[in-house]
Amino acid sequence: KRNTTELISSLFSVLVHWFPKRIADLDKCHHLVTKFDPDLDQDHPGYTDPAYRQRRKMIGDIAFRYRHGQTIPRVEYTEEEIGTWREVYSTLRDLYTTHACSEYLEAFRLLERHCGYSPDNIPQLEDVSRFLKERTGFLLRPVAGLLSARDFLASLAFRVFQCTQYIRHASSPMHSPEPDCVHELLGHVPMLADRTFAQFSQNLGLASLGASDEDIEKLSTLYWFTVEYGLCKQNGEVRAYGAGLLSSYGELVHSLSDEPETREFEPEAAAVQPYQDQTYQPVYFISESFSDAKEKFRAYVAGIKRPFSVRFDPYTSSIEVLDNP
Ligand code: HBI
Ligand code: FE
Repeated sequence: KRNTTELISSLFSVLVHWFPKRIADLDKCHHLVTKFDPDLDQDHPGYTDPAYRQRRKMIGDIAFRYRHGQTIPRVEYTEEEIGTWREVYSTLRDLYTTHACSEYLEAFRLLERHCGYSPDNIPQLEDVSRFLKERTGFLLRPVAGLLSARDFLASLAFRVFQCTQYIRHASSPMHSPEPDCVHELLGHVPMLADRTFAQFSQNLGLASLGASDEDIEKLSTLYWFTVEYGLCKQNGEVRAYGAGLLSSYGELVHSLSDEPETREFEPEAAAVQPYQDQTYQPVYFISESFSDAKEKFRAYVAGIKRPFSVRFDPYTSSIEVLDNP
């Protein structure tokens, strides 16, 4: 009987996708997706600009060399890069007061006061990482481009956000096909400074560890309609909390206009809703609050089948795997 149990459990460990158990294992979670890479994507605004691609590669090398625990090297951004940042920053900043949720606005004020957020300065990842660590325990680590969904979600389980450090092409300040530091710093970082949102993000990550490809697809679609394109209710108004919205002037205005369809957030529906990564979303999901979204997500995750369960140990930043699901 005992041998059979052991055999079954060792068979499962072969069938279950490898996942990081210790925070340093994230050094192995570096699988990039080349879909929007300027070397390969002909529609990327940097595709025909060898100097841009060279620069992006140089900054990407910081990420390839980075190991957990190291200080994130600073980048000395050029005048042209700061010009791109300034243009997006000043355009979006005016919109936040009326379009961003209160959690975002509060964190944004702190980032301007303590973290070098200003139209004339691209904040350094190391400074932002220290700030987040104090607020919610989240850390940044540099990444060279769009990461596979599995690796990206796995890092969230450890409260690590994989963050690009290069900036979009100067010819297209208002749009980037791939994540860049404007998207991360203006879209993601302020929300990661909120406790409830940070917990929600980590829960998404924990649910992804060792999940089937099918479940990873569902979780990344859920991520898409919450963390990237989520709306929420606040004092009788609808506000944006998704990073894809808060880092895109056009879509931020669009999402809160009368044009798109909006639905109440339901994880089961959001997990299978077809999405757009080339243009504006045709539909957005509105949460009552982050704690409401967190609770609904908890119920959803309980329905995902895994032959084990996981628990995050914050003292050692490692994952405990429990055999009984
Ligand atoms: N990679 N660098 C990076 N940044 C993201 O925001 C990101 C990613 N990979 C996948 C991803 N986001 C999501 O679309 C989900 O697939 C998890
Ligand atoms: Fe993003």
